[in-house]
Amino acid sequence: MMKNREIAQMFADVAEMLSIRGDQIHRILAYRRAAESIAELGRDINQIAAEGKLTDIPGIGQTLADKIEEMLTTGKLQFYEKLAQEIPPSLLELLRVEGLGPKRVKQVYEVLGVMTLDELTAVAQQGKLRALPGMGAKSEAKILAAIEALARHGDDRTPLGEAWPVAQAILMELVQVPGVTKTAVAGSLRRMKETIGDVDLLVAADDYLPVMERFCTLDAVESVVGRGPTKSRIVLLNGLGVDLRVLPAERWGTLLSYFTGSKDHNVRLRELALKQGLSLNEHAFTPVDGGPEILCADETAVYQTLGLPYIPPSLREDRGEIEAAQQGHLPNLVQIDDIRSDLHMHTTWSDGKMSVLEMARAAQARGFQYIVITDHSVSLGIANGLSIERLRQQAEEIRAADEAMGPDFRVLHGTEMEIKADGSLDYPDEVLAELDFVIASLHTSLSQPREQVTQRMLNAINNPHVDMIAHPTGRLLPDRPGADLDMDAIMAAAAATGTILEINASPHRLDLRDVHVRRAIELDVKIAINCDAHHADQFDLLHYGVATAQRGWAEARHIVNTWPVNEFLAFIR
Ligand code: DGT
Ligand code: CA
Ligand code: CA
Ligand code: ZN
Repeated sequence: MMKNREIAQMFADVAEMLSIRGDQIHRILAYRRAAESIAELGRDINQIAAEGKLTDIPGIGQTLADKIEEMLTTGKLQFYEKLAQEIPPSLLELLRVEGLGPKRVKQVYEVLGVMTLDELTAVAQQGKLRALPGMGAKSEAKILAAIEALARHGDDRTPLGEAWPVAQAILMELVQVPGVTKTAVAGSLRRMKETIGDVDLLVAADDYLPVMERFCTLDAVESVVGRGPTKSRIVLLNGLGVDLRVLPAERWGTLLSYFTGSKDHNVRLRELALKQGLSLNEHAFTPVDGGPEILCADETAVYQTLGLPYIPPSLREDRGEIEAAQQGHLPNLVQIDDIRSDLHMHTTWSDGKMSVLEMARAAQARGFQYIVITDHSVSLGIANGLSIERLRQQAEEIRAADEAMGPDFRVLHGTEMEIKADGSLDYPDEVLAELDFVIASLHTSLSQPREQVTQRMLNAINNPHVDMIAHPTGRLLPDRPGADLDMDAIMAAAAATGTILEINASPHRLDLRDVHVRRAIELDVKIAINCDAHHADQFDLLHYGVATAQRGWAEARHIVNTWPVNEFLAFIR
C-alpha cells in the first residue's frame, strides 16, 4: 500500500522530470502543487480515496485523482514509467546542485551522457563541463563547489518552524486522554534548535496504556516503529519521527531534564552528580553507595540537587552555561513580553497583504507600542519595490496612520532597501535622509565570492543612513546556506557604526543564527528581533526569533526593540 509521502514524492519527481524534458510550466506546477498538498495532508490518503474524496484535496482534479487511484491500487504509475524511459530518474539528484537548472541537466545528459551526481563530479573534475556551450572554467568550478556544499548540508533535519506546530498539535490530542496530568515537548525542539532531528514528547500519567494507544493511532501516523508500555516511536505522514515517553508525575523533573538534553549538557550534569556520590538518570538520583532514590518533581529540583540555579532549556548546549550557573552569571534572557515593537514589515505597497493601518492595529492589539513600515525598494521588482515617487507618497499615508493611531502608538516610516549586486544602494542618500529608519538587505547575488559579498555588506553598514541589516546571511532553512560572509568583519563594522543586526524570526531564516547572536553581544553589536511580516498573522513567528536570541544568551538590554520608542529613536539618530 502506498503512503502519502510516496505518492507526493512520485508527483514531485514527475514535476522535475517534466521540467528537464522542457514541458510547459503550468503542467509542471500542477504536479508540484499536488505533491505539496498531499505531503501536507493530515490524514491517510488511502482513507480519503476510500471515501471517494480525492478531488477535495486542493490542487487535485480528476486527472490527478485517477493517477492517485492507479498508484493506490497497483503501487505504480504508468505515466512515470514511460517518462522514466526518456528522462532517467537518477537525473533528479543533479537538480539539487545549486545553480544547476533543468536545462543544464538536460544538456549534460544529452551531450556528455551524465546521469548521476558522481558522474557529474567526474566530468567537472576532468574539465569536460567547461566545454559545453554557455559554460566556462568559472561556472565549472562553481558547480564543483556546489556539489561539495550539497554533501555538507544535505542531511534531513526538519526546520524548527515545521516541527513546532506538529508537536503542539499532538500534545493537544494527548492532553485529552483521561489520566494525563502533564505534557511537554523535550529534546532539541524544547531547546528551540533551528533544525530538529526528531520530536521528543513527554507525558505524565498514572495509566500508560490509553496514552500509547492514542499516540500510535493519531490520524497523522504513517507507521509505528516501536511500541512499548512507557515508550513508543512513530513516523508521521510527513516523514517526521516522534518519540514519546510516559512516566508518573513524581519523576517528572529528571525525566524532562534527561530528554531535553542536550546530550553534552546531560553528561556535565551526570559528572556533577557523581562528585556528590549520586548517579543521575531519567528516573531519579540514586546514591552510589546505596540508599533511597531522590525523586524530582520538577527541573528546579534537579538543578537544586546539583547546587545550581535553574538553567533555561535554550542554554543547555554545554557552551559555558554550567560554569555561568556555578558562578551566578547566567544571563537574564530576553522574554517575548519584553518586545515592544517590530522594525521590519511589509504592506500592500510592496508584497505585503495588509494596509499600513491594518498592520498598525494588529501590532497594537498584540501589545506593541510602535512599528516601522519597511516595504521593498525599487530594484526588487518581483516584490513590487517602491520607486522614489511611491516611497514619498507612502510617507503621507504613514503620517496619516500615525495620527489615526493616537498618541500611544507610533507608526514610523522606513524601507527595506536592496544592496545591489555591485554593492551600491538602491536609494540615494538624500532620499534615505527623509526616512525614520533604513534597513539594508541582500536578496540577490548571494553566491558571490566571500570578499565581494562581504564588501557589499560593508558598504551598506558604513553608509551613515543605514540603521539595520536584515537577515544578514540570507540563508534559508533547511538547505540554502546563504552568503559566505566574513561575519567577524561584518560585526566589527556594525559595532563601530552602531548598525543594528537583525534576528529575522521567520523560521526559515532565523538569521542571525544563535552562535552569531552570541558573538554580536560580545562585541556590543545591537540586535533587533523582527518578524518580517507580510501579513499580521506572521507576528506569531516572534517566539522563534526570541528563542534564537535566547540561544545566543541575549538579554532585553541587547535587543533594541525592547526599548521604549524615545530611547530607540535617540539611538538611531
Ligand atoms: P535531534 O533530535 O537530533 O534534533 O536532537 P535531540 O537533542 O532532540 O536528541 P535525541 O532526540 O536523540 O534525544 C533527545 C534527548 O534525549 C537528548 O537531547 C538527550 C537525551 N539523550 C538521548 N540519548 C542520550 C544518550 O545517549 N546520552 C545522554 N546523556 N542523553 C541522551
Ligand atoms: Ca529529538
Ligand atoms: Ca528522539
Ligand atoms: Zn522583509
